[in-house]
Amino acid sequence: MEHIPQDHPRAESLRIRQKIIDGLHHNMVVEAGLIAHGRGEAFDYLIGEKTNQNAIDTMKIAVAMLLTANHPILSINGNVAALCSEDMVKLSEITRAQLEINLFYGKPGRIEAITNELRSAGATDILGTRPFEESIINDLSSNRRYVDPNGIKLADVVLVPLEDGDRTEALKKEGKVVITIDLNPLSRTAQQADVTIVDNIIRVIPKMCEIAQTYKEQIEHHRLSLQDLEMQISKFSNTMNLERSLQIISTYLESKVMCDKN
Ligand code: PTJ
Repeated sequence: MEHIPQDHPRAESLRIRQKIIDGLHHNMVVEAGLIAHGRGEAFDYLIGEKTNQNAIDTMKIAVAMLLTANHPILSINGNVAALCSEDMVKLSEITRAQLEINLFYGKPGRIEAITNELRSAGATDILGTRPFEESIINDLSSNRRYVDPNGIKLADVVLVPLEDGDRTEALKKEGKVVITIDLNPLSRTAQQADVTIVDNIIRVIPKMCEIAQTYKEQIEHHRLSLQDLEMQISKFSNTMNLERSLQIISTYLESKVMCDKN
């Protein structure tokens, strides 16, 4: 790993970038994953590289959906594994949503490398650990169509972070509720998902763990019910969420223009 000076003004961003580079060297991330990360970084600048209240409100809906689902799945690709395996394992444990490896680029050895990473992060039960030629998502031509017959194929709610765009529509056609995490509110996935968290996955997953833990404790102490969560979900509009996300970007840019003028 490259040495990143603590006092570098962009040390945190460089550390995150290094995780993706290390992921590439360990055969988890593909070259296109570096480009995807760069696009994410650019959009992160436009929200001031911090989590806003709209993103937190959307995370609460996502957690509510995972907790009220019958068969929730957290889909893992190369970038997700490199950036936040430990937090994904933790979220899986708190919400009882299973982890499934599902990749766009079917390069040899990647599934094994990601499985090892998830195992080192504490995962014991991982789906999608081999290609399932017999279990497919209809209307999807990419490698992502091969899914675990006990995972995404049966799921009612699927979290598909850092998605390339073709799968959300196909999953929705199969009647699944799709949650995504995407810093670009204009991407096809962001526009088509049922719930789009417009924030950096690095910040999102730890926050979702915190929210899920709080909800679970409140449920245990009868201060919150699954019906309350279902009520919250029914009031959510992803169109409004995306409009607010674009507004946040616009306000942030305007504030920068004002700063330059003063
Ligand atoms: O590992 P594989 O083979 O499944 O491939 C994974 C990638 C990411 C390469 C593949 O899904 C892909 O090409 O994705 P795209 O089309 O580049 O889309 C990724 C989306 O995630 C883009 O809209 C980015 O803005 C967004 N993104 C990138 N990094 C982050 C992010 N969103 C949130 N947090 C990030 N750190």
